Amino acid sequence: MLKNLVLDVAEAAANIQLKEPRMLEIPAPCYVLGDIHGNLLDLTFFRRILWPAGPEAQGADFLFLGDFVDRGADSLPVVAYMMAQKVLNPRKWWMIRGNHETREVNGNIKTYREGSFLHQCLRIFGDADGRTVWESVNCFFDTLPLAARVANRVFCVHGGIPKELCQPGASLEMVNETPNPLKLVRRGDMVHSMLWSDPVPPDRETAVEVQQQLDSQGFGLSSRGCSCFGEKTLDIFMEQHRVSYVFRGHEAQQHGIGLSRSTRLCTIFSTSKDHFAPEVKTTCGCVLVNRDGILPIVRGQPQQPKGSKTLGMRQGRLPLQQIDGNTNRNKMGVKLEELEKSKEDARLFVC
Ligand SMILES: [Mn+2]
Repeated sequence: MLKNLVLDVAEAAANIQLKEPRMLEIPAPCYVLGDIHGNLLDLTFFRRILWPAGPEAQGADFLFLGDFVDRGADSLPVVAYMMAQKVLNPRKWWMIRGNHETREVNGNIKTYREGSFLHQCLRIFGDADGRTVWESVNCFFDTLPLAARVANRVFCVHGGIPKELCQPGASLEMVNETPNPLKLVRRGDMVHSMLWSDPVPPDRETAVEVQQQLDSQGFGLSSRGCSCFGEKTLDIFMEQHRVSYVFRGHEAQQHGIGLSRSTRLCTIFSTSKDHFAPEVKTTCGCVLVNRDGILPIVRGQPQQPKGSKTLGMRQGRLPLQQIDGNTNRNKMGVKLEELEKSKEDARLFVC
């Protein structure tokens, strides 16, 4: 019976994650994917391209930055698939928690309607069983790790950098002190900022009125009413924790991947649907963190010129920066405009 299968997989995956640290250390090579949001079609695209014979047949690990459910039509198949991969490949398949992996968000039928994870569970299983399945998957969510460091130098989180990790003497080890399971993510807690915060939008970063609203560490208030962080925050965080990049999801990206002005912060979105602007054509992407560099991978635009059926996924290369101790600026990184240009030059075609 499908219900029992999902309950068993959720429990088995949760038992694995109960033994994992809250802050993962993942070696390179590792593919990092952002929000999936119940989009089974894009997840299937990535499966075909990145792990056609299963994750176990690949040399790389896979890390997902949260927001598996809600908004899209297929939250349950998506999360069931992901939990099953965790059980099958516990040391290769990693997931961290997004703000939608909380009961207050994925149980909010009023806001997300047919896109709500709870609504979809009730529709598939009926009221009583639907609620049981929803609760068991949420118990799995309670055990999700909260951040990861890939290749020792890429900090990965769903939303952004919390103030607590920028205080003098703070270490990433603090993330490991979070209880496991964690049922309630309270506003004001460090975990809440990690799941909810946003960077100051690149085009607003230099605006005087924005600068005035940010504190001495670059923190302010985001348009969601949660914390936001600026370039100053990245200066402090990256120097203190000796990382070269911050990867996060949480915000839709028209081109699948977005870079901050200094190219140190990368927003990854792995569903091609922007539910806030359905009329805008968007695509999805992920990033491969290799031993010698990072490689953005973007799905080709859905609308293709006739005859262009080449399968491809390469899209320019951002070398991994070495930390030289004097500065944590991304000297070897490319400018946003250059990435935009490389997108034109190396337009990707997919079937
Ligand atoms: Mn999010």
